[in-house]
Amino acid sequence: MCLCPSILKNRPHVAVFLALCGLLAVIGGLGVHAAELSSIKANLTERLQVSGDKLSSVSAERDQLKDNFTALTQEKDGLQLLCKQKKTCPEGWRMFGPSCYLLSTRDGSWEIGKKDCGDQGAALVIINSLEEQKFLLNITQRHSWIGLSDKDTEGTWKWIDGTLLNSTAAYWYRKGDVAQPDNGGKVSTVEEDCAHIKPDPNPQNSWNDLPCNTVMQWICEKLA
Ligand SMILES: [Ca+2]
Ligand SMILES: [Ca+2]
Repeated sequence: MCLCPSILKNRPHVAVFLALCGLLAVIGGLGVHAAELSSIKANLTERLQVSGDKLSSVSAERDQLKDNFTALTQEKDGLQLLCKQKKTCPEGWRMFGPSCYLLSTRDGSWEIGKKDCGDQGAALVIINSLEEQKFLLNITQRHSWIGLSDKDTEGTWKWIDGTLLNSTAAYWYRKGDVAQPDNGGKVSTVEEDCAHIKPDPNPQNSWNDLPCNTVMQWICEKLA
């Protein structure tokens, strides 16, 4: 509000005076708005600055994470390559799971097979699962020695590493009245103390015992 007592006595100028007062009020009001706008602008500028700083910080963090991710990916690829390089089999050997297998190219007794495998850093195969049994039947079409015998104690079948045969993973041939191992049966005078695998449509119906000096091929196994 404009108060100008000395000027009010001069009537011809009242209208002009009031108009000026109004104009001043408007200008004053505009001044207040300008100050507010300036304050808002400063406030917004400050907030934008803070936001900009935060954005830069987040961007830097993102770049760091990206670098870390790239480094980890390279490390993973390197380790995978290393694993792959380590788990290869020598030429001519077949890989299955963690092991390498070799079917002999010549025939011999169980002991000859045992020695030949040992000379190659391996052993006559030890069969631990039906999957392994199936794999072996795929690589051999003939009778082949495996690392199983009851040479130490008749009827106690042990693998070549000394472990006892697990009856839930034993795949002896059974058909009609024939049930292996039979140690040669009633009519044979020769003990059958060494086991071999033989091709059969049923992979769970495949092992037989024969005299250890029987001549046949053999299967070696070693870790990849
Ligand atoms: Ca026997
Ligand atoms: Ca037999």
